[in-house]
Amino acid sequence: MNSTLYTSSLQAVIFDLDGVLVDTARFHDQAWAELALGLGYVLTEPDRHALKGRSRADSLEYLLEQAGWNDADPSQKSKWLQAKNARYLELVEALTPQDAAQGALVLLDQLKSQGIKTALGSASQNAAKVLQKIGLDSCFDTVVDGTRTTRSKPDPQVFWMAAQDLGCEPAHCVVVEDDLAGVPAAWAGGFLNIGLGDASVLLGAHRVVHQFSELSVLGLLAWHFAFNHNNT
Ligand code: B16
Ligand code: MG
Repeated sequence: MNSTLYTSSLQAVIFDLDGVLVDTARFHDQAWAELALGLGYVLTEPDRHALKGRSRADSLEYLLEQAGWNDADPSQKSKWLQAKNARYLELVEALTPQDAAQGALVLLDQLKSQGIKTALGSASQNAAKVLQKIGLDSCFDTVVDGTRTTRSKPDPQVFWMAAQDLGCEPAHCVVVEDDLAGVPAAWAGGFLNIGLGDASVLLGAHRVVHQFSELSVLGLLAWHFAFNHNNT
């Protein structure tokens, strides 16, 4: 493969975790739905989309607002957050390397062999555990997750930190995201972004694919090069 034409353009790919590298969104969904039910609220489909990508604390605030709980005190909130996370971790125990998104490891290996750096950019404070369960814990040049960030997506902090760790400018990176918080975060940070999933949900993404098999290193290099070329 002759990628030298493109190498000055794309230097790094930053991957979201939940909903991109593994379908843990269903576990977050389930844990929030169970908590919501305990509060007398039934989680709706729009709620499920709205919760994706938000930090745990932001998600609880969203849920309490929807459920009409305006007077919960901090210690009660902290108990709910602990309960939600305990349930989520119980569900995560079932994960194995078979649950890593199909084609993700192939793409990560291809990127590495072409000298393109990789990062994880996740809001989750459980990212290390989830990566280890699906066998991708040693696959990234850097991992930025909810244990390091202070601002939640759609703030671009998580992606900026990843780019900084890698020594790459946002213009030389691509972000792969699955949700309504992550895509705007990538935009706000100045990153080209690829939405992985449902095109009708990921309307704001620069490009949408359904699965990793639609992404190859050569394709990414060409797309990144063409996009920048056509927009200069
Ligand atoms: P935790 P991502 C996000 O991960 C999830 O999409 C979101 O649903 C979750 O609330 C958030 O992590 C925090 O996760 O409770 O494990 O700290 O999509 O940014 O990889
Ligand atoms: Mg996600």
